[in-house]
Amino acid sequence: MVCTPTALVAAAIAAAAVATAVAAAAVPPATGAVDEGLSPAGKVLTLTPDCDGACQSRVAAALDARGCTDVSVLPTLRLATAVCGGAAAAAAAAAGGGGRVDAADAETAALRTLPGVMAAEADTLVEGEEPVMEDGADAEVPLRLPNGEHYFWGLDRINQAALPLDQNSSTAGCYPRRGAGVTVHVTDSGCQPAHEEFSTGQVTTRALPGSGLAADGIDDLGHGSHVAGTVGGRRTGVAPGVAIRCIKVLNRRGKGHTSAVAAAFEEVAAAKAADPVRPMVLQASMSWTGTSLDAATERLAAVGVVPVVSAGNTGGDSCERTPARSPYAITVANSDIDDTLYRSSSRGPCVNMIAPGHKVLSVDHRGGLKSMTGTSMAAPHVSGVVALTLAEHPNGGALRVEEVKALLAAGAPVVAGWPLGWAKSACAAAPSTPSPSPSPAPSPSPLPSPAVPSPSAPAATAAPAAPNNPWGTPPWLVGWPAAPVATAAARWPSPPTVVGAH
Ligand SMILES: [Ca+2]
Repeated sequence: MVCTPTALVAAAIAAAAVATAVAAAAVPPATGAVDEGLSPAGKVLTLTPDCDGACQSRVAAALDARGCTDVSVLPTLRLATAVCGGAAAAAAAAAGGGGRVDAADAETAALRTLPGVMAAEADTLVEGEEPVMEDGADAEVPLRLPNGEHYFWGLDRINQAALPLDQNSSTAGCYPRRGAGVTVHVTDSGCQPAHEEFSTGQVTTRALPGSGLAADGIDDLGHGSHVAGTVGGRRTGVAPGVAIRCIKVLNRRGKGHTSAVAAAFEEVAAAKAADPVRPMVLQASMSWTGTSLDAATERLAAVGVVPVVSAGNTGGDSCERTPARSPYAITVANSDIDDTLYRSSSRGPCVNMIAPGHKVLSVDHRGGLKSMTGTSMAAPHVSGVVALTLAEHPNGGALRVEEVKALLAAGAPVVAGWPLGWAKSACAAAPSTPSPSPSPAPSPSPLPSPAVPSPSAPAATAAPAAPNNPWGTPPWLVGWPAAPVATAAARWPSPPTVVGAH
């Protein structure tokens, strides 16, 4: 794929060749077991949709009775996790042959027969989408501008309808809240909240007790911090006003168990259930081959969380992995700087949107910035756009994922066959084109100060603002969400069949 360089890009490429202080993508340590630091692998049970209260207690009691340990019921998503079959499997193993695996399979099958249990599966090793190795044939991506400043091409791309890139990355004109009032939960390798990009003070991280990972949730891989930086870093982020809650589920090898992911999903669902007015996004740049969390993703969306996930870096069909295949997630593919689908990006009918993912410059958890490539980097651009969008929407917290998909797709430019995660084109023009009219220039503050009314002027000539939108409705949002849903729907592939609900 060949980039069509503009004068800007060509100049920036030349500058980037000189200014090389930007670190390369971190390479995970090569030593240690892939599951180091993780709790023992267990089982993940999906309970029936009506299994609440007493039913959940009965499931927990049944697991205890079978000798399972670490039994945990996740009430909002109606899941249960436990470590089961240890004694039976050990006895089988002692008898020789492949009995350990058979016994474990038998135990999983037995769990499926418990009243209130819809599905059961052994823990799967989740993989954060590993960084993609660069190829000499890839399009050139400048990481610095001619003046030496860092260049975030993804931010530049998403605020304009078409190429060429215009060196303007601002969306403040259309999204004055910059995502304020929205929470993006990042399930990944944790974050480094002390990084200068997170000086917004709105980034926290932790690991949940059952995961086995250090409770402080500090990123020791470099994946989660980079992802979070693209969502809401001070300079690197699409939505620097957003609150970011990182939950560490991946170890320093980029691996984690589905049971830990289930627990993290439950935390997000419970947070939304406790504060339904606040818009919440789940950002998950990870995938796995199991089916145990397909129902969990659906239930997460049903609570009102907007799941945004990476399509995967297999170069194949994203429908082969979860949660990418879920029709209840916004699945994001990786676009290159020349508006092509990046070579390693997963693709196919389960992809919903596309966003920049090649050589994305964002947070290096060790300090400074680094570039990384993959759908892991594309998805957080969309999470940021969702945050920008829901922050301005008068009823953002009530929108469901299908409505958010339609809003984002409406009028969005199509890149390589999918709607681009895109901030409205009006945003690009406003800050970069000074108006000769006497109207005031946009405030550099993320949140514009309310106009001070003249004592002699009548106060309320404008339409009353919505309760959670105290700055009124921007002109381009008037009439929202009168989106051309039919057009958008036609652009979206039919939802795939959910696998594993048995
Ligand atoms: Ca731009």
